[in-house]
Amino acid sequence: MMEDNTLSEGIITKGVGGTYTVRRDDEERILCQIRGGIRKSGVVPAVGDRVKVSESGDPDIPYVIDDILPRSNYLIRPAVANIDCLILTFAVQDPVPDLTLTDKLIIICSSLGIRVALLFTKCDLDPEKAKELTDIYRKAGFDVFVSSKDALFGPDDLVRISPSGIAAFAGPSGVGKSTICNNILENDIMQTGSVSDRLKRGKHTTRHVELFDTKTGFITDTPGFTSLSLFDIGTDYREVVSGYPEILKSAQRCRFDDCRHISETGCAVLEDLAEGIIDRGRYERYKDEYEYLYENRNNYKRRIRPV
Ligand SMILES: Nc1nc2c(ncn2[C@@H]2O[C@H](COP(=O)(O)OP(=O)(O)O)[C@@H](O)[C@H]2O)c(=O)[nH]1
Ligand SMILES: [Mg+2]
Ligand SMILES: [Zn+2]
Repeated sequence: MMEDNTLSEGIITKGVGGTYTVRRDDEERILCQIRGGIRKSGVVPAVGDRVKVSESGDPDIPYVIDDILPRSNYLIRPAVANIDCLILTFAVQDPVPDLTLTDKLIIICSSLGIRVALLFTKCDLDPEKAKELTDIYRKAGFDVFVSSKDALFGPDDLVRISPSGIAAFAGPSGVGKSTICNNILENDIMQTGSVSDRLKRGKHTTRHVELFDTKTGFITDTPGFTSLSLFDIGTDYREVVSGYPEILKSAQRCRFDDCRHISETGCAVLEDLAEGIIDRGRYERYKDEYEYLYENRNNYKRRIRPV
């Protein structure tokens, strides 16, 4: 029988200690090591990477990644490549949403070229707050979805946000990301529960990023986080506005091309703010972040930017 060792392609779904799981396009999952030459080039393979693989001859790790195809985008932490949509997930209550964090995540995604959607969860706990948040972000121009105990975000919603490719859920812990992933996968793969529940049970909760197959693509449930500094990440003050499509839209009518929308004469953003066309809270968060990064623009020790 002739041995078939031609290159085939697939997607990295998991990487632990230098061993990668690749879902080949024929749907088989294979274990791979990386070709030495790739390491030298400095590119570290990430979950979500499309790769070319061939047989390694090593029975323990039978395949080898020969090449990583160009990425459409790359999120640093957690390391995921080629995200089709990052679903920013916040609860309307328990935990209360930190919209500063929401907006920071939006800024990061815009500067990395990652499309975002917003998902407000636990709407059953405070339907009025759910409506308020939904209105703010819809008005700003985002795709907004809601989820509640009796109507969890599910497979059909996912198809509307991301018909194929990788959809990643990001947001603080306890907002219901794992609950929703289990609902989409129709399988209790991921551990859910409050942080204190988990501590009480003494379960091991550290996880690595992993892609799970849905009917049309992949989802990943990123580990929760509670705070984030754009300064530490190395975001430039000029990138802040990219997270505010409503400000960008009004800014087309500002008198000066380099308007910062803070105190300039002829600023259409300030006019639209006064008329309630731009949400006050969104604007204040824009201004605070812009001013903070501007004041500290010469203090960057190192810039941790993706390649
Ligand atoms: N009331 C309410 N509770 C929810 C909802 N979704 C998840 N939860 C609960 O919130 C807690 C945290 O959920 P989990 O999925 O582990 O959150 P994660 O940390 O974001 O993955 C669990 O006790 C869930 O049962 C919801 O829509 N409504
Ligand atoms: Mg979780
Ligand atoms: Zn302006």
